[in-house]
Amino acid sequence: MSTPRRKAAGPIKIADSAKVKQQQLERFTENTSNVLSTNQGLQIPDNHNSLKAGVRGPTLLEDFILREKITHFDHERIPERAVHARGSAAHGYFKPYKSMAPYTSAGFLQDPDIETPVFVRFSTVAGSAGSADTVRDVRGFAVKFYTGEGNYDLVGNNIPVFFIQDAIKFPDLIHALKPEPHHGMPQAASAHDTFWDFVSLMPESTHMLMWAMSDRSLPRSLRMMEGFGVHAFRFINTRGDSHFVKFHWKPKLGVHGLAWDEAQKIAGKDADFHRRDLWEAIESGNFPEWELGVQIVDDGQESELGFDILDPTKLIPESQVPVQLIGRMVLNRNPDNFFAETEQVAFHPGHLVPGIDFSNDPLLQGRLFSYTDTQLSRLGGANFHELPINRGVCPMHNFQRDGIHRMAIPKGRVAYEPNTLGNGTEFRVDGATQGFQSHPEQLEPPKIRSRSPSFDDHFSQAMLFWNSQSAVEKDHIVAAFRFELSKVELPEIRQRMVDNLAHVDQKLAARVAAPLGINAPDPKAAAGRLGFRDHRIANKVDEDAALRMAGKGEGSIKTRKVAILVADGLEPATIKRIQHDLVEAGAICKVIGPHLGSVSTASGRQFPVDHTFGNMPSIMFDAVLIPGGALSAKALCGMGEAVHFVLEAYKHCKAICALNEGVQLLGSLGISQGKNPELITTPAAGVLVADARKVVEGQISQEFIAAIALHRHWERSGLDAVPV
Ligand code: HDE
Repeated sequence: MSTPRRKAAGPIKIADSAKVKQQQLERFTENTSNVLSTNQGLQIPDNHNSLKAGVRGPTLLEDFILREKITHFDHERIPERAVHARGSAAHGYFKPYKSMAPYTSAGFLQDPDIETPVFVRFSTVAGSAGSADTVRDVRGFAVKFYTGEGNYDLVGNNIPVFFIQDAIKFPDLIHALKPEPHHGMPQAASAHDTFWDFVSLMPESTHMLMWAMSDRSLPRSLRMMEGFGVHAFRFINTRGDSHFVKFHWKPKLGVHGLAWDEAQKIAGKDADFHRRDLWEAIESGNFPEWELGVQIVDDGQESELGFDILDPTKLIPESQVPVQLIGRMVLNRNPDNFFAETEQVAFHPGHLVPGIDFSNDPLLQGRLFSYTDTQLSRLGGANFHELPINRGVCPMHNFQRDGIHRMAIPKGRVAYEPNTLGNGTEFRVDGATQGFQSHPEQLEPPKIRSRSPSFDDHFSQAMLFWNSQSAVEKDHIVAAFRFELSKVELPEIRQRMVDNLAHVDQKLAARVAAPLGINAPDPKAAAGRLGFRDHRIANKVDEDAALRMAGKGEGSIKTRKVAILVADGLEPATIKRIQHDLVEAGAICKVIGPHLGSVSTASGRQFPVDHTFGNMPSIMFDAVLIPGGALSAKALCGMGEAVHFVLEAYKHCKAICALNEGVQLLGSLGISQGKNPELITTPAAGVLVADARKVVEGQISQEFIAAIALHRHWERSGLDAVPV
């Protein structure tokens, strides 16, 4: 159905529009002064002593300076988000590649010369604000576009589907996922009885569980994960034509995961691993980038997909509807203040601009209520849109008034409309051609509390996902299910889950069940329970490469971290060229030694050390380089921490390169044959050993860079025998 032709949108038309939000925020920033005062501006000469009745006497109630300071401190905390409490954020901009006018009138998608400022918050879902970054969890990927037509929020996740189909089940899902209510454990983990009890009774969660048990939920970096809008939305063009749209964010650095053992160890050694990684990348000018992609489906053609486009447990396979890349997002500025920006930012899937509208996805519909509601308690009242980070950059005006912490001072006697005492009806926009209009979808529904039968197929896409994974990815999924279910105390819950998995793939279910002390999986038992129906609709594609993690991104080694292991007696000449080439290719090299300061080279010079084996363990790096030098190699072989460093890097499938005598360290671990090979050889996937004097200049670098670019060599064999 068409509506009257609408005006093209009016985005901010200024030379460098990405700066608009920054300039607005700067009006609210404060620099520290060296004169302390109370909140009223009264200067305070003594910030160390409270007012007392005699130096050894009691403190006086009269001390308003003490009272103000302590009272403010007592109220510094606000409730953390009910979900997605742990987050990290950054500023940046978005620029479209071309006009999307044929599909949408959204102003920020019209002109490739216009940059729209954005603020992006990444998050985990289950954990508290102080929980570790690298837990197994879905990641939030929320983008606020400060457009010339109002703020547009794309509040997505790094997984393209969700656990449940209807918003009414969300509180149940989250109560099952969060720490169990009687003892408050476990923190930031789904590996416990209540979660698996719930999901094993909700077969619609199976597809999402497959993703959650894959390495997608262990991102190496927030900069190396995809984002998805999950639901179908609508693009509406100036003629009022509607198309369904699914949003994708594709990271330039590819999609990479951590090893599970590594992720757990990082959680202890550096709980802020992802936050630090994002912060440091931006501070060092390595601005993370994503491309925005869309899958567009004609309104009316959605029935040909083979599943219901409104069902948020389904994705549209890219081999069925290709993703068109329509723009680029760059994050180039860290927040000035964590609380004021990252904590106070308020996203809402209902923050829309003209040209983008919702679909009837019943999960999305429930979200439209929840997000404003939750800000009211989290941010303390109805004026959270006035907080600097939440303000739009376009004019804003209405007659909503007052409320707690109101900051604007509206002038005049009129706070209603229509009126003649103010500016009359001038506040109105011409609804037929301007402003936001809901898509006038024709509805003649009965009022009904029910679910569409087109939502009944819970396994076909879980199977598609499984069939699309590489052998290594399948191994990781099996291992993750085994780990999680092994933490479940009640065997009947473990059994129920593997019975469900048998509907995805019998072999998968059998592999998961094998070490869990339960019976072989029985799909009939699952089908009999709750009378759930296995209404399969055949997948239109058997597998889809886009569902795999490998092979995405530009394939560079930018910002990958390489540890160079040193001890007294190293031969720096052996690594000079390779270190130079790594840095040229964008990697970050750090020298790790037995102590801070420096070690001495074979020729007696000093070689500076950045970190020790203890304070920067191997789990903080993507690759290891071991220089030549007879003395240093011998010394490293005798240091437990150095030996552990390499063993662990090997176990976590990282690229390792040992030069000349450095190879002894690998030999002593049983990693290489250690037979002083003359040319580059690969004793194990991603392990290079070379005689730096004999190989063609630059050849080792190329091999090592290629090995690092693959990220991890998951296919490496014999890992179970490595004792770390
Ligand atoms: Fe959210 N979600 N959600 N969610 N969500 C919140 O809003 C909710 C869902 C997502 O960095 C809360 O401001 C309901 C899907 C992100 O600040 C809350 C339902 C997706 C963030 C809320 C869902 C998301 C939130 C908590 C089911 C992916 C963090 C604090 C009907 C498409 C945003 C807040 C940030 C946050 C409710 C399901 C993504 C409670 C009721 C599906 C990225 O309002």
